[in-house]
Amino acid sequence: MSNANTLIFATNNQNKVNEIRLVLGNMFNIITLKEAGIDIDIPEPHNTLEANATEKATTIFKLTGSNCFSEDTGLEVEALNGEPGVKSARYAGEGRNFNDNIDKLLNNLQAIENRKARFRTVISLIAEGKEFMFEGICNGNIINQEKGSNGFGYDPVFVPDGSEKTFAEMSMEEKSVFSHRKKAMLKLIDFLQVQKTNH
Ligand code: ITT
Repeated sequence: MSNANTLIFATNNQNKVNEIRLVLGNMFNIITLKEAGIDIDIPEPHNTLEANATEKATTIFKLTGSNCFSEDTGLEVEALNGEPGVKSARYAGEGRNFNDNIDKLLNNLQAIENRKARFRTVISLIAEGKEFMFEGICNGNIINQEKGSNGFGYDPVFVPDGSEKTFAEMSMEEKSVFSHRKKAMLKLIDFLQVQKTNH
């Protein structure tokens, strides 16, 4: 790796990039796949977030030989036995449409009182050829109609514990107070900082 503070972020999701850049500030520099000139849709064929995160990071490591990380996130709904979980992006089909996914979720929860859910993020970091994993969880509830227009994915129907607002009613800064992604990223940052001081 040319610069110890630079990492490739193996994602095609610009919302994730924006949220993660907010957490990183100028501590570490990340390069997106697009910025690295890599145009691939990495398959996510596995049935756990961990295995998909590993697949994404190792695919990019094999391509570039550079230190990199990926993250896989799922919305796990208690009354639906953890669904959509690893299938969150394609819950309503291969179209990966956010509105269709939300419609299906609300439909499946229609007669159900228990609205508890959590977002779980798993980060896979490949540093000097070795893999390290970090997890972040945000607990909350699914409301029965969409509110707000910020963010992405299931944000309009998810209210994190400790807030009255959905993620989609929050600015990115407000979301980051509760965010699963931020919690996982803080663990990654701690790890990278320890590595840096040991070098
Ligand atoms: P990459 O694999 O390229 O990183 P992706 O969008 O495919 O991007 P995931 O496989 O992790 O990412 O997708 C999980 C889906 O879960 C995503 O498409 C959203 O619908 C949803 N999701 C993930 N993080 C979310 C968040 O912070 N808020 C709301 N929904 C989220």
